[in-house]
Amino acid sequence: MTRQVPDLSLYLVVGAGDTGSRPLEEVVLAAVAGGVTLVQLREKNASTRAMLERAKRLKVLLVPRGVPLIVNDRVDVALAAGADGVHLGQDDMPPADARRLVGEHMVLGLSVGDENEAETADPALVDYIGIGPAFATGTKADAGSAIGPDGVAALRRRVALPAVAIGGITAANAVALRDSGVEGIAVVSAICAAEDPKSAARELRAAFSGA
Ligand code: TZP
Ligand code: MG
Repeated sequence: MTRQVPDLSLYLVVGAGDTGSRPLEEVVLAAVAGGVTLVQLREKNASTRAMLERAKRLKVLLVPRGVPLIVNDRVDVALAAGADGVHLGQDDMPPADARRLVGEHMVLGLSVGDENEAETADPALVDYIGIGPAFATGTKADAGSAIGPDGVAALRRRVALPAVAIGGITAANAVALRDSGVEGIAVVSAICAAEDPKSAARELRAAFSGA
């Protein structure tokens, strides 16, 4: 069966710790109003229960707006929250096991940072890949070295799957990713730390699409 791959154009990755003094929901709603097409809940320190509650609240906000919710790392939380998908890193549950648990309908994303990792992205199991870090990032301590737009393009060519670039992406440097072949860009701080997340999202979309 074929799964519908979500619109990857502008992918917001966010957790409660990324939004400063503003509530998670407020930032997510503003970002969606500015053109975010996909939201990932990424919580590295929350309890399972807190993460699940947040995922359920985001799902309620996102359903009427037609924006899918992806849960980072946690297959169980994604299933319990009725999320649209789960995003896995190279140290998370392997895609084959995750696919068995989530079934055929949920979206599965996989992070890829080099050629060996690209080999693990089986299009029979995985629906899209996240490639990065594209640029230096202060958001993920263990992200590794930036691979740059050329590195992103090289990995994109190796995997026959839609892709988003991630890591240190801003409205200023998104332009450099336009020719890398990725379908979209994923950001944390460019939206979450912006004074006006709605305008920030709008500017990112315009920068990447060349509008
Ligand atoms: N994966 C690779 S880099 C990164 C993740 C989750 C962090 C991206 O955050 P930012 O603030 O957009 O650089
Ligand atoms: Mg992970």
